[in-house]
Amino acid sequence: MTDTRTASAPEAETETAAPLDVVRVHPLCAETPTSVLPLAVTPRESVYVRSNFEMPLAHDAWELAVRGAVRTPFTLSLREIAALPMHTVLATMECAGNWRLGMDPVPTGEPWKYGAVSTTRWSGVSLAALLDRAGLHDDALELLAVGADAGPRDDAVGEVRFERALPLDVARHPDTLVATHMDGVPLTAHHGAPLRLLVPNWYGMASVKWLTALEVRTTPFTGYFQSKRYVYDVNGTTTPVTRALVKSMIVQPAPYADSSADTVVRGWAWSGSGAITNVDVAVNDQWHRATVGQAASAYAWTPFELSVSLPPGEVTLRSRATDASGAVQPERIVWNALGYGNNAIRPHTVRAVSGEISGLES
Ligand SMILES: Nc1nc2c(c(=O)[nH]1)N[C@H]1C(S)=C(S)[C@@H](COP(=O)(O)O)O[C@H]1N2
Ligand SMILES: [Mo]
Repeated sequence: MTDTRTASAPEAETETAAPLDVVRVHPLCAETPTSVLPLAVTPRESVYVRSNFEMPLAHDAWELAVRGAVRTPFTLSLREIAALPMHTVLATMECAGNWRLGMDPVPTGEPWKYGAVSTTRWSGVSLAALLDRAGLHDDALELLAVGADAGPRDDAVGEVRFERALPLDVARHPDTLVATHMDGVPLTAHHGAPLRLLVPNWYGMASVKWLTALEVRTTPFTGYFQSKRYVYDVNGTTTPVTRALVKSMIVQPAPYADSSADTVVRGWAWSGSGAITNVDVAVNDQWHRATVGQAASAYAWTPFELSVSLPPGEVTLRSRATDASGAVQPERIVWNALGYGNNAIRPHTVRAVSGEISGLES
């Protein structure tokens, strides 16, 4: 198929804002655009995408197997899953590699800026209900979630499958879902149709897409995506990546935008280890306590704001969140070889001008 118009297509596309900022096309890795980050709930088409392999396609005969160290293994069809009670959870999900580009030196891996984070309404069936139905053996230790996607890796022999294990208490948490819907409509292929896990509070890698099996294990899983990826590797010593670290992001004024001197700085803060208790905002190194608002759910990001009078010219804003566990965003993170968990305070530059700002729409 030859399309003679392709040469001019990219130009036409710059006219309207794209729903995603593409980092890589195959497999698709794409960020939520900066222009959309101010929204409390990310529009469906702008929810970030992170896939390690080409995506498998959903089909009617898709099944979910529940097996391993259980009394009654069983398999469910999509129709059987659709007949189970639905549960909805509004959750912020962040990729562990988000803001890898802010690390120095930049580690290898997808070059994410700060948009690999979205807040989305997920619906599906409770994972705990499926595990209860199967009945766990007494020596059950963890739950392995198996994806349908696999492929070769440079640093592995043969095919590697996307599969990740979760501690049983996390798997059995009432808000951990086998999700079938996002925003009330069936999952799109990129987001894991027809079935995926949604693990609130954990970095995105735990929310296995294109789910085909839930396997209860009695020994720790050490597969590729458990021990070679999604681990903090500091000088060769590895620890697993688990819950999202406390973090915040200024979304208003927009980065590098002209702002009137008297303005309100707004942003989001989130953590997988407890509610946000404080956010401080710095204007050129002068710190102020921001007002923390109400999160839309226990797992969604928390709004903060601060009314400020900016000095004229270029201004550096920074935000620093603290959570209920006492964790605070650091000035710098401990550098790790795979570039995960960069929750360091991130400078946000704007230009303060006197008088009214025109052309904000552009
Ligand atoms: N099967 C499968 N599940 C997966 C992945 C994957 O590559 N394959 N990527 C994980 C990672 S690293 C993240 S951050 C989230 C992203 O989910 P999303 O693409 O719906 O935003 O999916 C996770 N689940
Ligand atoms: Mo991720």
